[in-house]
Amino acid sequence: MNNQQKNAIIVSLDNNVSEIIQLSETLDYVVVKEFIQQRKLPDVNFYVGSGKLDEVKEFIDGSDEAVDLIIVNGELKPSQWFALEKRLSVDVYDRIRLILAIFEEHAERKEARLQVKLAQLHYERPFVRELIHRARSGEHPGLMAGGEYQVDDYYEMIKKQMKKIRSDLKKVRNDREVHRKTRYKSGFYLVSLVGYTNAGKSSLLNLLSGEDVKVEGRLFSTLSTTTRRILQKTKGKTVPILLTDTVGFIENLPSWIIDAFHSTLEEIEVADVVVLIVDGSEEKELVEKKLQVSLDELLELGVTASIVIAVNKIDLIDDGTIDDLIQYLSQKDLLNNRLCVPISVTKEINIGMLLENIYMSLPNIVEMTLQLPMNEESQAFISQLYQKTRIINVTYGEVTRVDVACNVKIRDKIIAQCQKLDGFVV
Ligand SMILES: Nc1nc2c(ncn2[C@@H]2O[C@H](COP(=O)(O)OP(=O)(O)OP(=O)(O)O)[C@@H](O)[C@H]2O)c(=O)[nH]1
Ligand SMILES: [Mg+2]
Repeated sequence: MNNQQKNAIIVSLDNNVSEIIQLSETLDYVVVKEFIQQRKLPDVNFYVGSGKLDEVKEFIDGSDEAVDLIIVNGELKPSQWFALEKRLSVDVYDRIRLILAIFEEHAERKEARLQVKLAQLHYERPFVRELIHRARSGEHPGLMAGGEYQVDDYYEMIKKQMKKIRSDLKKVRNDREVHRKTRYKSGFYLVSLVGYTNAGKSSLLNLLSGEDVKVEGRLFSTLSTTTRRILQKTKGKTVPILLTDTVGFIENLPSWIIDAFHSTLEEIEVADVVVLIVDGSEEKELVEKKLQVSLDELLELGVTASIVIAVNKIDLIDDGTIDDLIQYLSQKDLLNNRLCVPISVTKEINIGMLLENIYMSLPNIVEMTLQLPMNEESQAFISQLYQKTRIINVTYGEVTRVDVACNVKIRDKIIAQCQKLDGFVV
């Protein structure tokens, strides 16, 4: 251990601590010890039983290096939190507070910062209520160094702040809505990239759009949506698609956090196709769990669009394992006749196939044949069509015939433009 190192202890009622360790590492904590007590329900007073608590206390007192944080792999009631901090004299975070701290560190854009702040205030509210309760009953919690008056004041301040943030967020969201409607009307298809945190969503967005969104092996690198046009083409298919990167999912996130991130999730609700990415290089049970969490989340959001599943990071596993995995997921009824493509973003494996599947799933594509006079204006019009539609075929002669596929939303506009040039639909 060195001086700069931030040391943390994990306290868990569940054997499965790999995710909480990953979350801790995302905030640069080094987990120096894990205390696991297998029990169905948390202890009412201290979350863990008194024997385990003594062990934790002994470890902290006997440790050469300071323990900076205790991380509880679950949700703490305010009373448990107070009791733990008082008993152990070390800061205590539960899983939600840890996730919120990661969000706070990773939130860069204004909207994300507002969303995180709102979620943090929501989280703090019951803890402040507990403070008020304790202050009233004569116990002066040292934490806020304040009496009853200041704590009451703080509670009022939280309420006011939350109201203000909600109204600020509303403004940002209205702007976004206007922007989205414009894109939608001009015939763009909207495709959202969704999935468990760290699955490779941003990596795929970067690959398909040439963008440079932050990609990291840490959890929750992305907290804001980024929408970019797909530039990669497959067999001449250029129906314009806007791709949106979204915030990752994680298991057991309370609904109020999800609500706070409503605007990024809106992009999923309005998508024409949803691409669900899952990290296929992990243990199959873990892949199953993460896929299930993601599908449940989409169900919760009421997504009705087609879902294409992309099993990513197959460069890390061999062909036999990939086949076994797909078969396993299918047996668990997780694929349900959905298109499922094993891919590797970093090694660019099966990306064309994934795009084909996305194109195949786009709704409301209409095909028509336009006949245009041979002149410069028609040429300019055809160039425009290449941007907004998929040109299936162009035949030049005395007149020009263009077979075109497009979003039904812009069909009438194209026909009107064609007629303006003295052309017609065959
Ligand atoms: N080996 C391998 N690694 C990949 C692949 N795709 C992404 N990764 C890595 O997986 C990690 C997470 O990738 P991101 O694109 O940031 O994942 P994300 O889903 O956007 O994650 P969050 O924004 O944190 O939810 C990074 O270290 C990537 O380099 C792949 O096909 N193969
Ligand atoms: Mg990301």
